[in-house]
Amino acid sequence: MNFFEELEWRGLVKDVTDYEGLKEKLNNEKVVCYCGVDPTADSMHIGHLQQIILLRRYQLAGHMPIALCGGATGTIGDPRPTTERRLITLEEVRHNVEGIKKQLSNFLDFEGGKALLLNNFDWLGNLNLIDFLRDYGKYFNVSNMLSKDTIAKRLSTGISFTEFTYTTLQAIDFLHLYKNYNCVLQIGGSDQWGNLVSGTDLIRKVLGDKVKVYGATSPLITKSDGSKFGKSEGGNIWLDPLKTSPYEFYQFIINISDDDIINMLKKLSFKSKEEIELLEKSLKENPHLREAQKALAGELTLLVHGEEGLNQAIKITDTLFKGDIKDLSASELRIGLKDAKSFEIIDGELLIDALVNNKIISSKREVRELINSGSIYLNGIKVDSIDKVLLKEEAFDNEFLIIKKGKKNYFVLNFK
Ligand code: 485
Repeated sequence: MNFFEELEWRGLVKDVTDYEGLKEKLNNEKVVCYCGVDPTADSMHIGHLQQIILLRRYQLAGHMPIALCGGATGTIGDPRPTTERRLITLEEVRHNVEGIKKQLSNFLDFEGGKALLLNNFDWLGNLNLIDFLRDYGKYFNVSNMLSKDTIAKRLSTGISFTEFTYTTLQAIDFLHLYKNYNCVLQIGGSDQWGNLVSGTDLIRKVLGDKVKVYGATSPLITKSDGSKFGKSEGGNIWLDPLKTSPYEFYQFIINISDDDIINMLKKLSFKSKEEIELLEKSLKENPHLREAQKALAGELTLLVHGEEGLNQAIKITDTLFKGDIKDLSASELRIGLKDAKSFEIIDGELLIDALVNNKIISSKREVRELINSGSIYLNGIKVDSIDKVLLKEEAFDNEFLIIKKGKKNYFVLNFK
């Protein structure tokens, strides 16, 4: 299986501007390719990961990737199919660029110029309006632009000239990267198709038909039940550990359904076809072991959060699963039980009152039964008396207690 065949096997090829041409090019030459990310937030999320990982695949296959941070395009905003974006301040964009650049730099090997990290503000930032209209504007046909998917979808609800113009900037990027770095391929998710074609069209119009450049999209990750991939109840799954902890990130992947996990492994893991087929076999024969999920969760958490992040994620996962929380620190507990139900209590309150008043357990009689059968734990220690009093001095960080009811139902009690 050569590189392009592998991309196809992984389900990473959707549309290509010149399919046969690109296939042949990648089989015979090492190319420079790029993918852009707009700094709309100071962190990327899991939706960006597939393309960033794809850039890394290109690098591992000997090609040279350029990761581009849209310091200029980010100030304009790529039109969404639904509604106009809020303009973010230049200050915000500058701040976000720093965050995104730092993250991008973790995924590729930049040593000795083997990959580049660029910011399009460096060439678009000082482009003057008259030059823009004369040098580039003439190459864009308005009816053509209006027929592009995203723009067409916005015509009835309205689209500003600002967002309408966005695609021309991304096209100028491709032209710039072709001229300056011999970059011949732009990749992106399938929503980027219109922008990729804008780029190849512009290059052809400016430099002539002989120049061969390509755009290639991958399908956006979708779940088999049609719901959006990459969102948890709390919102996006971010790559920034302060926004989404390594534990939450790991959990998100561990919880991918059996129906989806093999496709996700193909798209997001560097494991070989043979390794993935073994995991597929394990999934069929021993689904309860969740080996496929564990393999992807381990690999991606390591890639995004490093060894320390992965170790923490596994430690919290295993400890909460086994139910023995004594080995966790207060901060690890906070991370692990972020989504657990939490209640306010007062120093000196009876445990039984706290359990019933907060409807953790429906009656005092049931509390007695559960305590007698050894099913209630306070801070990892089995409760053996119905007269147990909740004391601040026994709390983690002097702030909270952890109740476990049954095997793994956790509740957090915060002292007022
Ligand atoms: O020259 C370029 C300038 C900006 C961009 C690309 C090339 C960014 C692009 N317009 C964009 O908006 N990308 C999205 C983003 O930044 O969040 C997402 C795409 C997704 C995938 C991902 O970036 O929606 O399909 O390409 C990397």
